[in-house]
Amino acid sequence: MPTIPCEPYPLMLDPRRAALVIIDMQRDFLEPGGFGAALGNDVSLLRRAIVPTGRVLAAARQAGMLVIHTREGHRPDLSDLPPAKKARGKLKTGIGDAGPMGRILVQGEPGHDIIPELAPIAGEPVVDKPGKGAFHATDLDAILHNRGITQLIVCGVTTEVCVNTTVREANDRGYECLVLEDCVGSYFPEFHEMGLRMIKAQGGIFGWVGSSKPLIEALGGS
Ligand code: C5J
Repeated sequence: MPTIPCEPYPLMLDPRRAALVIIDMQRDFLEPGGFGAALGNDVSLLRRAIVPTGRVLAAARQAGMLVIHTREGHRPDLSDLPPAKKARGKLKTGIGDAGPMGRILVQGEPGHDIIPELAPIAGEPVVDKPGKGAFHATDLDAILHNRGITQLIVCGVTTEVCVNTTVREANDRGYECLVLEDCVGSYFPEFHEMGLRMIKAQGGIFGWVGSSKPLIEALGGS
């Protein structure tokens, strides 16, 4: 079993029991005119994660590892959108409203798609989630359990919101999570930094933090 250098201490990775989970790499968060921009953010800050995540994705596919993609969004009739989430931020153009990439954060709209650079391929489950955590109101736990997965390699956006929430949910369900710091991103550099520190603090209270290169090498990629 390869040992991955990371913090707070090296992680013994079992590729047969590990899955790559890519969180919400959607046009709505990474491209102008989507939900991220509607919240007033500079979406270009998230793009640093695309190339390294693409390399990890290629290595995971080559190693035969389970790859799971998630998308945050809501049913077209918004029946799974809590009124409190709709109201949050008092946005002029918010979830469900028309924007340049279709209705914001709504399933089936162009903005809800995963960016083309990281598009899922046949056989890779795509988990649609109405909340920030990927376990809330989804079948992610069942998919992982049925495949005997106990370790998660986590990439995606944003570091302190959906990545952190998902890692905390996973940790409470008994999964070991390795978050790749160059494959996650935030609109706020300081939240990115603190989001990662919170995961690895106190002996890895929620999980491990490492970088993509040693993982890719361990999987036999380059
Ligand atoms: C946010 C996410 N930031 N995917 N969603 O609203 O992190």
